[in-house]
Amino acid sequence: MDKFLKDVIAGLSSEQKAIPSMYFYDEMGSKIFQEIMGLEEYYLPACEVEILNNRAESIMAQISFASIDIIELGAGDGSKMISFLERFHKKMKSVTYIPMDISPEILEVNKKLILNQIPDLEIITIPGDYSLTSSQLAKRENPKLILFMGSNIGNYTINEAKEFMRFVNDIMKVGDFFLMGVDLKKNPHTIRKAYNDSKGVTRRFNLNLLERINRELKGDFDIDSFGHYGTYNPINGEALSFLFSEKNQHVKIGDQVFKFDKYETIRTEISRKYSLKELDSIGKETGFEWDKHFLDSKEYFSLSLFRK
Ligand code: AVJ
Repeated sequence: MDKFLKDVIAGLSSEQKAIPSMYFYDEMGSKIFQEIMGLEEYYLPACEVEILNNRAESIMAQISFASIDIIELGAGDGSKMISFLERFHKKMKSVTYIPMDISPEILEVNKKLILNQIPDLEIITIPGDYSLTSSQLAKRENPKLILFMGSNIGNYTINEAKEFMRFVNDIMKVGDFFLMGVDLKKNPHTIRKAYNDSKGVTRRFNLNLLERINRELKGDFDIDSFGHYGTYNPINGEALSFLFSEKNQHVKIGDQVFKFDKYETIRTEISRKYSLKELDSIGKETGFEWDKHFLDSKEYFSLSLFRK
């Protein structure tokens, strides 16, 4: 059975209905996500770019290798990283950029875009799930800088995040670096608004999950009878997104029927926020020697550098 179908059936059969957030990103979902990234209320990308522009020299000052492999996990089109890569390329004798992503198409875009700006940069694209393709990195001798940007770590629960960081630590040698973009705990209103924007783009982003099920899995969700609700819990740092049924109803997906009570919820996403203290202790716990944080002027976001 198709993995998407399998995951949707399992998710909608459980006590608390849920759909994994990785399924947001079909063609339509990726387009809506681009729209989200341009929203004033969705402050994350602007903060990250500010840090990349203003703190790149300070970050580089920590990393003094002659040759380096810069490996980006979930790289996407790479446009955000161009000036950062350019700086490394100027400073070091040999830089190899290794973007990894589920989508081979986006990696082709990535390579073209970056070669256009930095024609003599060596680029090796690795398509696929990075937990499966990381063995391809084992053969490489250069010291590493691993990148995981965009607060993608937020989509993991705290335990999954630690597991992920242990996995990253395992593919590193002593002295290698890991740079991670992390959205920080802040005024809870600011966070809540980022996931409940006034134009309803995030609402469309969430509802597209149901439309995608209709399109790809022969579902018959009545989209107009579902609402979107985003919460933020400042105690544990979890921003959670839900869809909820506005009436009692049955939904068919292929030949399976799912019952929704009025106001029953489907959990669609976790976007966890961290404090610098939490990052320090998670870093220690997962095998890193030290970490340093580079923040934007509002102190909303951190590029956190971990050394093994
Ligand atoms: C791409 C996972 C970082 O959780 O903030 C944006 C996705 N979801 N608005 C996030 C998202 C709703 C985003 N990440």
